[in-house]
Amino acid sequence: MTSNRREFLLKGTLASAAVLAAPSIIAQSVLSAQKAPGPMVLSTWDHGIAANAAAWKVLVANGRALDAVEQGVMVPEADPLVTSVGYGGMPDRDGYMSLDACIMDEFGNAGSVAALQEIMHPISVARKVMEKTPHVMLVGEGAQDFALKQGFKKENLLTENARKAWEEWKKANQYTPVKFDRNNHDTIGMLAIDAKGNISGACTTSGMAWKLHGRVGDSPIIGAGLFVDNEVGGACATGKGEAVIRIAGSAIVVELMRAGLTPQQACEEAVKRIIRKQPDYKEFQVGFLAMNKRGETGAYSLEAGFQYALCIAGKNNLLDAPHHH
Ligand code: SD4
Repeated sequence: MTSNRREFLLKGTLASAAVLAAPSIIAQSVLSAQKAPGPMVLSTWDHGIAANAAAWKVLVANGRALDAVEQGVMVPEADPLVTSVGYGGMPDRDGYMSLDACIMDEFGNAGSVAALQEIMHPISVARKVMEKTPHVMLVGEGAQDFALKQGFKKENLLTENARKAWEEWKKANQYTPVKFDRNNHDTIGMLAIDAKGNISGACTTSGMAWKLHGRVGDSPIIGAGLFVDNEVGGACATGKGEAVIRIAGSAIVVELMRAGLTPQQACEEAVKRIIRKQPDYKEFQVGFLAMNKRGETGAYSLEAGFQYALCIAGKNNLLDAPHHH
């Protein structure tokens, strides 16, 4: 793309955001005055179906969105057949299972853990960080020490299947730096709105398979893998974390919704921003999900294949997200 064209596109985006900024103030007060849309839950990939079902049980019993998203994402965290989240996930290139997760509630409180090892439910540790400490994020050994003090148990999360896959990978790759590949990841990000109209979100992953030891992706980064502002809505991301972090992806989606874009338009604009700024965008996948206070949803990804699960009024469906290429 020529720099003139890029400049034009950037100016165009800024101009439309400016135009939209004024009406958004009105839109927002209308949104908050509206009747709550009714509970619903939205999550990434096909493992979102079972996760949504668990979240729905909480929502239908008049539970809090925060409890729903925690209970929801705990399902793939504990499922050894889901090879990209928690137990059963693929290790880093040194064979360690290193988990990332974060959670946000309707008050804008946030908790996060990164590079956490040997704990089955990082999302619950993230929630404890949010509720029991003055901090937002704990990493590595410190996160594990905290989890153990909170009563979580140390467990081996590397399944036989994952260990064999790692042994195979080592043979072929001989510890060369990993190329991010669309087959070596799949986070769960989840957004829910409860009967009171409050929104919360959660995101949890074993991250990119065969990553460098110590690498942290977007998933535990508030504003990248997840962002919730209960006045506006929430967003979560999946795919190449580095690409999402570079544009503060989920925060951008929420801010675009605040400026008046629909959740669908906001997800599309975030993906377009990656395309404009990251020339290698054809080599990886990124997908966004969003939900606003009206209960409208959006989904968009860079490339084909991103699926998400949407549960409204107890009907839980797997859908194909529209995509750029
Ligand atoms: C990461 N975003 O660690 C995660 C991986 C992922 O869908 O989402 N996969 O970069």
